[in-house]
Amino acid sequence: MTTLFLSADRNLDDWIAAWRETAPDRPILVHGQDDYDPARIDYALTWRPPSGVMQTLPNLKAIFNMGAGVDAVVADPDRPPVPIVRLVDNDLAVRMSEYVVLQVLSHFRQAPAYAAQQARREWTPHDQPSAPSARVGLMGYGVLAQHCAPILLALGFNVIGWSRSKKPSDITLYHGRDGLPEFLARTDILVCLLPMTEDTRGILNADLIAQLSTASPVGPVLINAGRGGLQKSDEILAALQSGALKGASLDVFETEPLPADSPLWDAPNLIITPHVAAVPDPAATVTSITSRMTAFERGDPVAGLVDPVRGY
Ligand code: NDP
Ligand code: OXD
Repeated sequence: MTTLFLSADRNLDDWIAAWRETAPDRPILVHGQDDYDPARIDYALTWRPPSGVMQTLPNLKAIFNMGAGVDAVVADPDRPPVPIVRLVDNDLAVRMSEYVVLQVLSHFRQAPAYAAQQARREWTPHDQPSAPSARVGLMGYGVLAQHCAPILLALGFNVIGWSRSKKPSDITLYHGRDGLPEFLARTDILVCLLPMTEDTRGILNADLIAQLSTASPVGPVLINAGRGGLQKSDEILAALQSGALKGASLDVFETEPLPADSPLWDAPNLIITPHVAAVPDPAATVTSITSRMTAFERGDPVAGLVDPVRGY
Protein backbone atom coordinates (compact mmCIF):
# COMPACT_ATOMS: atom_id res chain seq x y z
CA MET A 1 0.00 0.00 0.00
CA THR A 2 1.69 3.21 -1.17
CA THR A 3 1.14 6.57 0.51
CA LEU A 4 1.54 9.92 -1.24
CA PHE A 5 2.60 12.84 0.97
CA LEU A 6 0.62 15.81 -0.22
CA SER A 7 1.09 19.26 1.24
CA ALA A 8 1.22 22.70 -0.31
CA ASP A 9 3.17 24.31 2.49
CA ARG A 10 4.44 21.95 5.20
CA ASN A 11 8.09 21.00 5.41
CA LEU A 12 7.84 17.23 5.23
CA ASP A 13 11.45 16.28 5.96
CA ASP A 14 10.77 15.22 9.57
CA TRP A 15 7.65 13.35 8.51
CA ILE A 16 9.51 11.46 5.79
CA ALA A 17 12.32 10.56 8.19
CA ALA A 18 9.87 9.45 10.89
CA TRP A 19 7.87 7.42 8.37
CA ARG A 20 10.94 5.62 6.98
CA GLU A 21 12.08 4.85 10.52
CA THR A 22 8.72 3.74 11.90
CA ALA A 23 6.98 2.16 8.93
CA PRO A 24 9.68 0.94 6.52
CA ASP A 25 7.28 -1.63 5.06
CA ARG A 26 4.86 1.09 3.91
CA PRO A 27 6.25 2.80 0.76
CA ILE A 28 5.90 6.58 0.52
CA LEU A 29 6.19 9.06 -2.30
CA VAL A 30 6.23 12.83 -2.02
CA HIS A 31 4.17 14.98 -4.37
CA GLY A 32 6.42 17.66 -5.86
CA GLN A 33 9.61 15.69 -5.15
CA ASP A 34 9.15 12.19 -6.58
CA ASP A 35 8.05 11.08 -10.04
CA TYR A 36 5.19 8.67 -9.53
CA ASP A 37 2.51 6.75 -11.36
CA PRO A 38 -0.83 8.12 -9.98
CA ALA A 39 -2.37 4.64 -10.33
CA ARG A 40 0.08 3.32 -7.70
CA ILE A 41 -1.19 5.58 -4.91
CA ASP A 42 -3.44 3.96 -2.30
CA TYR A 43 -3.45 6.66 0.39
CA ALA A 44 -2.93 10.42 0.47
CA LEU A 45 -1.32 11.85 3.60
CA THR A 46 -2.39 15.47 3.55
CA TRP A 47 -1.82 18.85 5.09
CA ARG A 48 -3.47 21.69 3.15
CA PRO A 49 -3.22 19.60 -0.02
CA PRO A 50 -2.79 21.46 -3.30
CA SER A 51 -6.17 21.29 -5.01
CA GLY A 52 -6.60 19.17 -8.10
CA VAL A 53 -4.04 16.47 -7.21
CA MET A 54 -6.26 13.99 -5.36
CA GLN A 55 -8.62 13.73 -8.31
CA THR A 56 -5.72 12.42 -10.43
CA LEU A 57 -5.29 9.36 -8.18
CA PRO A 58 -7.62 6.70 -9.68
CA ASN A 59 -6.98 4.04 -7.02
CA LEU A 60 -7.04 6.25 -3.93
CA LYS A 61 -8.59 4.31 -1.02
CA ALA A 62 -8.50 6.85 1.82
CA ILE A 63 -7.17 10.26 2.80
CA PHE A 64 -5.28 10.51 6.10
CA ASN A 65 -4.78 14.05 7.37
CA MET A 66 -1.66 15.18 9.26
CA GLY A 67 -3.78 17.43 11.46
CA ALA A 68 -7.04 17.29 13.38
CA GLY A 69 -8.74 19.93 11.25
CA VAL A 70 -9.77 18.70 7.81
CA ASP A 71 -11.29 21.92 6.47
CA ALA A 72 -8.61 22.23 3.76
CA VAL A 73 -9.25 18.64 2.60
CA VAL A 74 -13.03 18.93 2.65
CA ALA A 75 -12.74 22.21 0.74
CA ASP A 76 -11.41 20.43 -2.36
CA PRO A 77 -14.61 19.78 -4.34
CA ASP A 78 -12.87 17.42 -6.74
CA ARG A 79 -11.41 15.04 -4.19
CA PRO A 80 -12.42 11.42 -4.79
CA PRO A 81 -15.28 10.21 -2.56
CA VAL A 82 -13.06 8.11 -0.29
CA PRO A 83 -12.98 8.11 3.54
CA ILE A 84 -11.15 10.99 5.21
CA VAL A 85 -9.40 10.25 8.49
CA ARG A 86 -8.31 13.15 10.69
CA LEU A 87 -5.53 13.12 13.25
CA VAL A 88 -6.56 11.89 16.68
CA ASP A 89 -3.47 11.51 18.79
CA ASN A 90 -2.55 11.79 22.46
CA ASP A 91 0.58 13.83 21.77
CA LEU A 92 -1.53 16.40 19.88
CA ALA A 93 -4.07 16.55 22.71
CA VAL A 94 -1.35 17.08 25.33
CA ARG A 95 0.12 19.92 23.27
CA MET A 96 -3.28 21.59 22.88
CA SER A 97 -3.90 21.33 26.62
CA GLU A 98 -0.55 23.01 27.25
CA TYR A 99 -1.57 25.89 24.98
CA VAL A 100 -5.06 26.26 26.43
CA VAL A 101 -3.90 26.16 30.05
CA LEU A 102 -1.13 28.66 29.27
CA GLN A 103 -3.55 31.11 27.65
CA VAL A 104 -6.28 30.72 30.27
CA LEU A 105 -3.77 31.29 33.06
CA SER A 106 -2.08 34.16 31.23
CA HIS A 107 -5.31 36.14 31.06
CA PHE A 108 -6.64 34.95 34.41
CA ARG A 109 -3.37 35.98 36.16
CA GLN A 110 -3.32 39.23 34.13
CA ALA A 111 0.00 38.51 32.42
CA PRO A 112 -0.46 41.07 29.59
CA ALA A 113 -1.07 43.85 32.16
CA TYR A 114 1.99 42.88 34.21
CA ALA A 115 4.15 42.60 31.08
CA ALA A 116 3.10 46.13 30.08
CA GLN A 117 3.85 47.37 33.60
CA GLN A 118 7.26 45.70 33.55
CA ALA A 119 8.10 47.53 30.32
CA ARG A 120 7.30 50.77 32.20
CA ARG A 121 9.15 49.63 35.40
CA GLU A 122 5.85 49.97 37.24
CA TRP A 123 5.01 48.04 40.47
CA THR A 124 1.20 47.90 40.79
CA PRO A 125 -0.50 44.77 42.16
CA HIS A 126 -4.01 44.05 40.85
CA ASP A 127 -6.80 42.21 42.66
CA GLN A 128 -6.66 38.53 41.77
CA PRO A 129 -9.87 36.50 41.84
CA SER A 130 -9.73 32.80 42.73
CA ALA A 131 -9.98 30.12 40.03
CA PRO A 132 -13.33 28.74 41.25
CA SER A 133 -14.86 32.17 40.65
CA ALA A 134 -13.95 32.03 36.93
CA ARG A 135 -15.87 30.00 34.38
CA VAL A 136 -14.05 28.60 31.36
CA GLY A 137 -16.35 27.77 28.45
CA LEU A 138 -14.99 25.20 26.02
CA MET A 139 -16.60 25.93 22.67
CA GLY A 140 -16.46 22.67 20.77
CA TYR A 141 -16.22 19.77 23.19
CA GLY A 142 -14.42 17.18 21.10
CA VAL A 143 -11.23 15.20 21.52
CA LEU A 144 -9.00 18.20 22.28
CA ALA A 145 -11.37 20.10 24.58
CA GLN A 146 -12.10 16.92 26.52
CA HIS A 147 -8.37 16.55 27.17
CA CYS A 148 -8.16 20.17 28.46
CA ALA A 149 -11.20 19.99 30.74
CA PRO A 150 -9.82 17.84 33.60
CA ILE A 151 -6.62 19.90 33.74
CA LEU A 152 -8.59 23.15 34.04
CA LEU A 153 -10.85 21.50 36.64
CA ALA A 154 -7.80 20.40 38.62
CA LEU A 155 -6.66 24.04 38.72
CA GLY A 156 -10.01 24.89 40.29
CA PHE A 157 -11.78 26.57 37.34
CA ASN A 158 -15.43 26.08 36.67
CA VAL A 159 -15.57 24.39 33.27
CA ILE A 160 -18.55 24.10 30.93
CA GLY A 161 -18.77 23.04 27.30
CA TRP A 162 -20.74 23.49 24.10
CA SER A 163 -21.07 20.94 21.31
CA ARG A 164 -23.23 20.36 18.25
CA SER A 165 -24.96 17.27 19.57
CA LYS A 166 -26.29 16.33 22.98
CA LYS A 167 -24.03 13.81 24.71
CA PRO A 168 -23.27 12.55 28.20
CA SER A 169 -20.50 14.46 29.93
CA ASP A 170 -18.82 14.98 33.31
CA ILE A 171 -19.21 18.75 32.94
CA THR A 172 -22.27 20.87 32.18
CA LEU A 173 -22.56 20.65 28.41
CA TYR A 174 -24.78 22.87 26.27
CA HIS A 175 -25.49 21.95 22.70
CA GLY A 176 -26.72 23.38 19.42
CA ARG A 177 -27.64 26.95 18.55
CA ASP A 178 -30.42 26.86 21.19
CA GLY A 179 -27.89 26.14 23.92
CA LEU A 180 -25.43 28.81 22.83
CA PRO A 181 -26.85 31.90 24.62
CA GLU A 182 -26.88 30.21 28.03
CA PHE A 183 -23.41 28.79 27.48
CA LEU A 184 -22.05 32.24 26.59
CA ALA A 185 -23.86 33.95 29.48
CA ARG A 186 -22.08 31.54 31.85
CA THR A 187 -18.63 31.93 30.31
CA ASP A 188 -15.92 34.34 31.51
CA ILE A 189 -13.06 32.83 29.49
CA LEU A 190 -14.09 31.37 26.15
CA VAL A 191 -11.82 28.76 24.56
CA CYS A 192 -12.74 27.95 20.97
CA LEU A 193 -11.75 24.50 19.74
CA LEU A 194 -14.35 24.21 17.01
CA PRO A 195 -13.65 22.81 13.56
CA MET A 196 -14.05 25.13 10.59
CA THR A 197 -17.28 24.23 8.75
CA GLU A 198 -20.06 26.08 6.96
CA ASP A 199 -21.94 26.12 10.31
CA THR A 200 -19.11 27.61 12.33
CA ARG A 201 -17.62 30.16 9.91
CA GLY A 202 -17.43 33.62 11.50
CA ILE A 203 -19.05 32.47 14.74
CA LEU A 204 -16.54 34.41 16.88
CA ASN A 205 -17.98 37.85 16.19
CA ALA A 206 -19.26 40.98 17.95
CA ASP A 207 -22.67 39.47 18.60
CA LEU A 208 -21.11 36.47 20.36
CA ILE A 209 -18.74 38.66 22.37
CA ALA A 210 -21.68 40.78 23.57
CA GLN A 211 -23.28 37.64 25.01
CA LEU A 212 -20.29 36.63 27.15
CA SER A 213 -20.51 37.16 30.91
CA THR A 214 -19.03 40.37 32.28
CA ALA A 215 -19.29 39.14 35.88
CA SER A 216 -15.62 38.28 36.39
CA PRO A 217 -13.04 41.07 36.83
CA VAL A 218 -10.75 39.15 34.46
CA GLY A 219 -13.32 38.56 31.72
CA PRO A 220 -14.56 38.34 29.14
CA VAL A 221 -11.63 36.73 27.38
CA LEU A 222 -11.61 34.98 24.00
CA ILE A 223 -9.09 32.29 23.06
CA ASN A 224 -9.21 30.78 19.56
CA ALA A 225 -7.06 27.79 18.62
CA GLY A 226 -9.60 26.33 16.15
CA ARG A 227 -9.28 27.99 12.76
CA GLY A 228 -8.95 31.59 11.58
CA GLY A 229 -12.15 31.38 9.54
CA LEU A 230 -14.12 31.01 12.78
CA GLN A 231 -13.30 34.58 13.79
CA LYS A 232 -14.23 38.03 12.52
CA SER A 233 -10.89 39.64 13.28
CA ASP A 234 -12.04 43.24 12.84
CA GLU A 235 -14.84 42.71 15.37
CA ILE A 236 -12.46 41.09 17.87
CA LEU A 237 -10.05 44.00 17.39
CA ALA A 238 -12.85 46.53 18.02
CA ALA A 239 -13.93 44.63 21.15
CA LEU A 240 -10.38 44.67 22.51
CA GLN A 241 -10.06 48.38 21.78
CA SER A 242 -13.40 49.23 23.43
CA GLY A 243 -12.81 46.96 26.44
CA ALA A 244 -15.79 44.75 25.53
CA LEU A 245 -13.12 42.03 25.58
CA LYS A 246 -10.56 42.25 28.38
CA GLY A 247 -8.16 40.02 26.55
CA ALA A 248 -7.76 37.52 23.74
CA SER A 249 -5.37 34.89 22.43
CA LEU A 250 -5.40 34.03 18.74
CA ASP A 251 -3.35 31.17 17.33
CA VAL A 252 -5.08 30.96 13.96
CA PHE A 253 -5.94 33.51 11.28
CA GLU A 254 -7.89 33.76 8.06
CA THR A 255 -4.62 34.58 6.29
CA GLU A 256 -1.52 32.80 7.58
CA PRO A 257 1.11 34.08 8.11
CA LEU A 258 -0.70 37.06 9.63
CA PRO A 259 0.36 39.98 7.39
CA ALA A 260 2.91 42.32 8.98
CA ASP A 261 0.57 45.29 8.45
CA SER A 262 -2.39 43.68 10.26
CA PRO A 263 -3.74 45.99 12.99
CA LEU A 264 -4.08 42.92 15.19
CA TRP A 265 -0.35 43.06 15.98
CA ASP A 266 -0.98 46.26 17.97
CA ALA A 267 -4.25 45.25 19.63
CA PRO A 268 -4.35 45.70 23.41
CA ASN A 269 -4.19 42.55 25.57
CA LEU A 270 -3.97 40.27 22.55
CA ILE A 271 -1.56 37.34 22.61
CA ILE A 272 -0.70 36.22 19.07
CA THR A 273 0.94 32.89 18.28
CA PRO A 274 1.70 31.61 14.73
CA HIS A 275 -0.57 28.53 14.52
CA VAL A 276 1.51 26.55 16.96
CA ALA A 277 -1.06 25.64 19.62
CA ALA A 278 -0.64 21.95 18.83
CA VAL A 279 1.84 21.03 16.13
CA PRO A 280 1.97 17.26 15.78
CA ASP A 281 5.29 15.58 16.42
CA PRO A 282 5.93 13.38 13.35
CA ALA A 283 7.72 10.68 15.33
CA ALA A 284 4.83 10.39 17.76
CA THR A 285 2.17 10.74 15.11
CA VAL A 286 3.27 8.41 12.32
CA THR A 287 2.50 5.36 14.45
CA SER A 288 -1.02 6.52 15.16
CA ILE A 289 -1.60 7.11 11.44
CA THR A 290 -0.16 3.81 10.26
CA SER A 291 -2.00 1.86 12.94
CA ARG A 292 -5.24 3.36 11.63
CA MET A 293 -4.23 2.41 8.08
CA THR A 294 -3.90 -1.14 9.34
CA ALA A 295 -7.32 -0.95 11.01
CA PHE A 296 -8.78 0.42 7.76
CA GLU A 297 -7.26 -2.45 5.75
CA ARG A 298 -8.68 -5.01 8.19
CA GLY A 299 -12.13 -3.43 8.11
CA ASP A 300 -11.89 -2.53 11.83
CA PRO A 301 -13.30 0.76 13.22
CA VAL A 302 -11.00 3.70 12.45
CA ALA A 303 -10.70 6.53 15.00
CA GLY A 304 -11.05 9.99 13.48
CA LEU A 305 -13.24 9.07 10.52
CA VAL A 306 -14.68 12.33 9.16
CA ASP A 307 -18.34 12.78 8.34
CA PRO A 308 -18.13 14.58 4.98
CA VAL A 309 -21.63 16.05 5.41
CA ARG A 310 -20.88 17.59 8.83
CA GLY A 311 -17.45 18.61 7.52
CA TYR A 312 -15.44 17.45 10.57
P1 NDP B 1 -13.45 17.10 17.28
O1 NDP B 1 -14.08 16.79 15.98
O2 NDP B 1 -13.10 15.98 18.19
O3 NDP B 1 -14.38 18.10 18.11
C1 NDP B 1 -15.08 19.14 17.51
C2 NDP B 1 -16.11 19.66 18.51
O4 NDP B 1 -16.77 20.79 17.92
C3 NDP B 1 -17.19 18.64 18.83
O5 NDP B 1 -17.56 18.74 20.20
C4 NDP B 1 -18.35 19.07 17.95
O6 NDP B 1 -19.63 18.74 18.44
C5 NDP B 1 -18.17 20.57 17.99
N1 NDP B 1 -18.87 21.22 16.88
C6 NDP B 1 -18.65 21.06 15.55
N2 NDP B 1 -19.52 21.81 14.84
C7 NDP B 1 -20.29 22.44 15.74
C8 NDP B 1 -21.39 23.32 15.65
N3 NDP B 1 -21.88 23.71 14.46
N4 NDP B 1 -21.97 23.76 16.78
C9 NDP B 1 -21.51 23.36 17.99
N5 NDP B 1 -20.47 22.51 18.17
C10 NDP B 1 -19.88 22.06 17.05
O7 NDP B 1 -12.15 17.99 16.95
P2 NDP B 1 -10.81 18.16 17.79
O8 NDP B 1 -11.16 18.46 19.20
O9 NDP B 1 -9.89 17.04 17.52
O10 NDP B 1 -10.19 19.45 17.05
C11 NDP B 1 -10.90 20.66 17.02
C12 NDP B 1 -10.26 21.63 16.06
O11 NDP B 1 -9.07 22.18 16.60
C13 NDP B 1 -9.82 21.07 14.71
O12 NDP B 1 -10.90 20.95 13.82
C14 NDP B 1 -8.80 22.09 14.25
O13 NDP B 1 -9.43 23.07 13.45
C15 NDP B 1 -8.31 22.71 15.54
N6 NDP B 1 -6.89 22.42 15.79
C16 NDP B 1 -6.02 23.48 15.85
C17 NDP B 1 -4.70 23.26 16.13
C18 NDP B 1 -3.76 24.40 16.28
O14 NDP B 1 -2.55 24.19 16.37
N7 NDP B 1 -4.25 25.63 16.35
C19 NDP B 1 -4.17 21.90 16.34
C20 NDP B 1 -5.18 20.87 16.29
C21 NDP B 1 -6.48 21.15 16.01
P3 NDP B 1 -20.07 17.18 18.61
O15 NDP B 1 -19.30 16.69 19.83
O16 NDP B 1 -21.53 17.23 18.86
O17 NDP B 1 -19.66 16.47 17.35
C1 OXD C 1 -4.53 20.73 13.14
C2 OXD C 1 -3.65 21.90 13.17
O1 OXD C 1 -5.65 20.84 12.65
O2 OXD C 1 -2.43 21.73 13.44
O3 OXD C 1 -4.10 19.66 13.60
O4 OXD C 1 -4.12 23.02 12.99
